[in-house]
This record gives sequence, structure tokens and C-alpha cells, in this order.
Amino acid sequence: KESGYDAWLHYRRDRHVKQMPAWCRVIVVHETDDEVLQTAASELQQGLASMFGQQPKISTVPAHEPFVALGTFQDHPCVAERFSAEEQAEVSAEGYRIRGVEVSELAGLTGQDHADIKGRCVTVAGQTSKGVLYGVFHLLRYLQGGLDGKLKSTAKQSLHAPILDLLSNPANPIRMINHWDNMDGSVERGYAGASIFYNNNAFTTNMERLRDYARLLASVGIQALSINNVNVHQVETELITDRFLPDVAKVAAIFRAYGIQIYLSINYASPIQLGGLTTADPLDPDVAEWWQTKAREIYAAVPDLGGFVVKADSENRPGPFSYGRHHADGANMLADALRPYGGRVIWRCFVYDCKQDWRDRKTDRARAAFDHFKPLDGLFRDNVILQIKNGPMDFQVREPVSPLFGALEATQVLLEFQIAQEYTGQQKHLCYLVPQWKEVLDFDTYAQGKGSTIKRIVSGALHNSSNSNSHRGKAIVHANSGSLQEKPTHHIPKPTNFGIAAVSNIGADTNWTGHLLAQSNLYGYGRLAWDPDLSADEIADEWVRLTFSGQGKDNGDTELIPTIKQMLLDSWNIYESYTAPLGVGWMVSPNHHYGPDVDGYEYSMWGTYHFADCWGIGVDRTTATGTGYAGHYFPPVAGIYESIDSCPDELLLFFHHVPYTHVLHSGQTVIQHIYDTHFEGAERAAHLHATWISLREQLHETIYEQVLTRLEHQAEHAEEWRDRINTYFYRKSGIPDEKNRPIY
Ligand code: GCW
Repeated sequence: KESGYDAWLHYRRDRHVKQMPAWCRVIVVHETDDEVLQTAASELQQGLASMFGQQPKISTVPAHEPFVALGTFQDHPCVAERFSAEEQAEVSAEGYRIRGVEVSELAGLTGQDHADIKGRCVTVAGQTSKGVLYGVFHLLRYLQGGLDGKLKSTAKQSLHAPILDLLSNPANPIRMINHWDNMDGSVERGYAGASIFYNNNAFTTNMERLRDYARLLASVGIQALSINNVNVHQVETELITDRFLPDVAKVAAIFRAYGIQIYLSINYASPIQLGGLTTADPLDPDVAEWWQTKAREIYAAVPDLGGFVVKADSENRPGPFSYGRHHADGANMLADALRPYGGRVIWRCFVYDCKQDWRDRKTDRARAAFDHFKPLDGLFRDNVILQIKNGPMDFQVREPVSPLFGALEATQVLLEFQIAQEYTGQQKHLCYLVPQWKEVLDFDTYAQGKGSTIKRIVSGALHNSSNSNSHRGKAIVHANSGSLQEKPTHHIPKPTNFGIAAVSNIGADTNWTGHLLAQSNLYGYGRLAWDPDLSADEIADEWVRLTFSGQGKDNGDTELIPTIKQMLLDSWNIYESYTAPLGVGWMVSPNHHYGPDVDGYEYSMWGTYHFADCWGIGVDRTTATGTGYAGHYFPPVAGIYESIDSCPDELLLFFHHVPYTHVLHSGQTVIQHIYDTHFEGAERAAHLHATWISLREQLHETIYEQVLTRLEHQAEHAEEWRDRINTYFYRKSGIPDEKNRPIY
């Protein structure tokens, strides 16, 4: 049990609670074929049994004793009668309401008549069974003591008669995880062991592990999952053929029971590789027909497949550019093939020239997604969604937000985060990413004036409000293939094709994420995708409580919980401070991206330069003298980045090339900032290690050891980062450290 496998769903028994609360003894759920509702009931049953050591009954009729009822407003009268029509209408498709005993009802409890019993019941209700499932997981979180925000204080005392009354609707219609798993069992940028989906070019036979993964995902509201790498190699190209479709169907069935829809990454050149055609030109009728036939086959095997994820014309993958077509042509052709089945095309915008000439100071990888996709705004079918990485480069520890968000006014978008810590310590270092994601989601693009935040853009809220405002913007139009001309506005879809996706950080390691504390990133991602208004602190608090409560001797969690939480909250800043400074990024070893190598990418073609020489460092991305990237933002953001005086310190070197003696807003010179942050960063990494050691007595041994080894390594590796970065800049600049600390 204490391997980390159960993650935040271990449901440890609370030693202080001697008896199961009365209302937990019977779960009332109406007779149903709905698998997701059955899952909801059995999850609740399992969770309660584990927490209270007693198995609740499942009953199809209200019992003559207190109970917990689960169901949809439509199918379950006993659920519906607890909510007014207005209260029901406030619940969205995947949202839920939970209602427990009201205090007044409790006070008046005397007899055993039906009304009283009703008053001692807890109800979890939704419009759909998925909503009910999410409500069940919420209730379980509540009982475990890892509660949501304001409920925290009332939790323990109200266990026997919860006074819960809450409504929760997900902000984002699509809440997705992308796997970069290959069928040989490897995981591209995987840091937690092999793939749980595949090995040896076949599907796994360990369906139980997949089911346990589905539970973890559903418990935080994830409902979409792509199961193979966006780099689709030879074997994986065949996932959409008879060879593997029966396996895909089996996997889909497992996730379906948890309300999760499967997607496949496809090879854009499939018509050539699988179909024997000579072209994959999206405007070639044979190609379109090939995909239509293929879609029919795929959907015969997996009728509710979510659709395709496509990486095209990116990092040597095939795409429409080979045929002189643009990306709307490619995406729309696939979208038409999937349309009859309700499938979607998720088209990635990570398109850039990875063979750049350093002498060409105008070509800028940061500009690429915007330059490629902004001109196509409004040309995509309504079942196409563009997936955009959070920053314009590639998941660095610090980047500005991609200016494509907000710039695309008539295109549906998904924001892409990376939970896998490719550039943030590869799950060997502690880096709780929720604060970074929060900054992205809260960023104001000013696309439609103040308040045009990323979270409102990716949830579809901004799109919706601008479309209902008749003089603004084009709606999403059905464009004809091959044409860039504007089409009349005639179709305004509801924002169901918006949301967030993120690259998974899990693998076959027993604790899923390698670094146990990296589970917080998976948990946090799901919670944030559901509710971007949660704070990084609240999410950390929930995760730490759910994961560690009950670990302390005699449940003595008083020190454990706040201490681990603080470690998480400090960790992104610590990681940033001993790695690449001031937003410049990329000082990592090429290919595997781990460890310091200041010039590792400087002399390669990938277009990720820092241009450090003996005078200064940074990339001039201004419109006045640089690549013009800063001009992709709306005012006032564009102006803030354009000017060296207003550009925030943490992004200075992303936007400007400055001398080492340039004075930051902090009052420090760039060079002294580099020295100071690197010395401090390494010290703070050592402090993380020491803090963990101080918790030893309160932690289960195996959990303690797992994390200890990683923190030990981090502390050492942070010193290596410190020394390599400091000596590089000392030698380049010739400027000594004001504080005279050792720099080799
Ligand atoms: O930065 C790169 C990663 C690749 C990844 C690519 C992408 C899946 O290093 O490993 O390929 O991003 O997002 O497509």
C-alpha cells in the first residue's frame, strides 16, 4: 500500500474515526446499464470500504435508513427531488451538485419517518453519469480530508452529517492528456519507466494497470486521452488498421467506463504508408476518399473514438507543406472524414523550421506558430481544434505565453502544457508546475480588452462572448479546401471544442511518476483544467493532504502537510534559479535535455540561441531592431515586452540582448543576478533535501526513501548547474562576483 501506487486515492483509514457514518452504509443508485454510473457507485463503495473498514451496500431503492444517492436528474427521482428546477439547470453537462444534511434538518431530527431519513441522506447528482462520477470523487476527496477550499474547516466535525451543499462545473469542455508512448514500450520524454500501454510492439496485457490509471485520471476530471506519441513511427502508423484496432477497442472500453474518450495520433502520410497511394496531398480526391474509408473502419471498431491528434510538418514529420498546401487544407480534409462519426481533429501548432541558419537573425523559432497559423484563422472546420503549446518555444522553465492565444479569433483552440518534466528536471528534480501553469492561465492577452485572459480563451468563454456580440469577429466557418478567402459567418458553435491538453508524466514505475512528489503535477493539472481559478496553494494543499494524511505517526500530520506543501510551492522558483537565467532558456544538453550545457544548442541548427558573447546575452525579439516577435502581442503587452525598461526581469533575455552590466528592475546587474540566483538556487535545493530529512519520523519508510534519493541527487546536480553556469559567464564576461564566492 505504501509504494505510491495508490497515489491520491489510497483512502487510508482514519484512526480517529471509529465508526462508519450512517449515511455511508447504503449507496442508492437506480438500475442502470450506464457503465459510468456503475463505476461511480463502485468507486464510492470501494472508497468508503477502505476508509471505514466496512463495505456499504448498493441498493436500487431508497432504504429506510440514511443513505447516499447517486444519479442523474433525469433518471433518478430520488435525486431530482432534492433540487429545484433552477438548481438543476445550473449544472452543466459534466458538472455536479452534492447536497448533504442541512443543519436545520439535523436539529429537527426526531422520528424515523421518511422525511427525516431524506434529511439524513447525501445526494450526488449530475446531468450525466460523468457528472455523477466526478461528484463521487469530490465526495471521496472531502471525506479523505483533502477538501476543496472553503469546506476544509468543517470537514472533520461534519463527517457524520455532512453539511455539504455545492455546485461544481468544469471550466474547460476538453480536459485531455497526451501520451508520447511508442509501441516498443519507450516513452518519448518519459521519466517514469516504460509505457503502461505497450511493450515489444504490442499492446500491454496488464489491463488492470490501465484501469487504475483511468481511475486516477477520472478522479481529477480528465475525460480525453491520446494513447500514442505524436511522432508516429512505422508500427504506430498501423494503429488505425485491423492489426491493432481490436486492441485499441479494448483499451477504449477500459477508459470508457471512467468517462474518458480515447484519441489516436496518426501519421499524416498514412495514405502512402498504409494505402499504397503515391501522395498524401489533402486536396487529392483519392487521399480524401482513403481517409473516409479509413474512418469508417476505425469507427466500426471504436464507435466513440474522440478523433485524431496530428503533428504535421514538424520536426521532420510529414504534412501538407510537401504538397504546397496549408494546414487548414490538411486538417479540414481529415475533419471531413471524421465528421460523420462526431470525431475531432486536434492539430498541433508546433510547426517551425528546425534547420535554421544562425546568420539569419530574422528567422525566429518563437515566431513560427503565429506566422503559420494566424493567417489561417477562421478557415478550419468546426471539428478541428488547434493545439498550441503554452509558450512559443518548447516548455522551458520560463517563457512568455504564446501570442497565438487571442490572436486566433475564429478558431477553436486547446492549450498544451507538459506535465512531463522534460526541461524542468525530468522528475529527478522537484518542480511543482502548477504555479507556472497558473501564470499562463491568468495571463491577460488584452485580445478583446482587459480581462481577455488565457483561461477565458481556452475555455471558449471569450470566444462565446465575442460571438454573441454581433459587431465583433468572424465566427468559425466552413471553409472550402484550398482557399484562404473569407467565408460568410453562418455557424456559431457552442464552445465544446476548447480546453486544455497536457503531455503525461506517467510510466510503468510503481508510483507512476518516478518522483513521488511529481504526482502533484498530474493531480494539479487535472484540478486546474477543471477549475483554473483554484490557486497553486489550494491545489498543493489538497494533493498533500490526500497523499500524506494518515502517514504521520498517530495521524500527526500537523508538520508534515504544511512542510511538504511549502516544498512544492518553492520548487519551480528554485529550479529556475539554478538553471537558465532571465527567460533565455535552452542551456541544456542536446537531445536528452538533462543537465547544464550552455552552448549545447548554441551551435546547432534548432534555432534556440542565447547569443551570449563577451559583451552580453539575450535574443532581440523587438520590432524595432529584432525579430519582431514582440509585435505579435496586443497592446499594451506588446509595448511592455518591446521596451527594455518595462520588460519584466524574468523575461528580459527572451526579448532583449543586453550587456552583462545592464541593471535589472531588481537593482542588480544581469551578471550579478546570474551569480546570486545560482548560488541561492543550489542552497535552496540543499535545503529541500534537509527539510525532507527532518520529516523522516513522520513518513512511511519506503515513501521517505523514494523521495530522499531524488532530493539528494537534485542537491548535487543543482551544484553542478551553479558551477557550470557561473564559470561560463564569469569567463565570458570577465566580471567577478561582487561577493567573491568560489567560481571555478
Ligand atoms: O520539444 C520537442 C520534444 C520532442 C517532442 C516535440 C513535440 C514529441 O523534445 O520530444 O516530440 O517537442 O512536442 O512534438
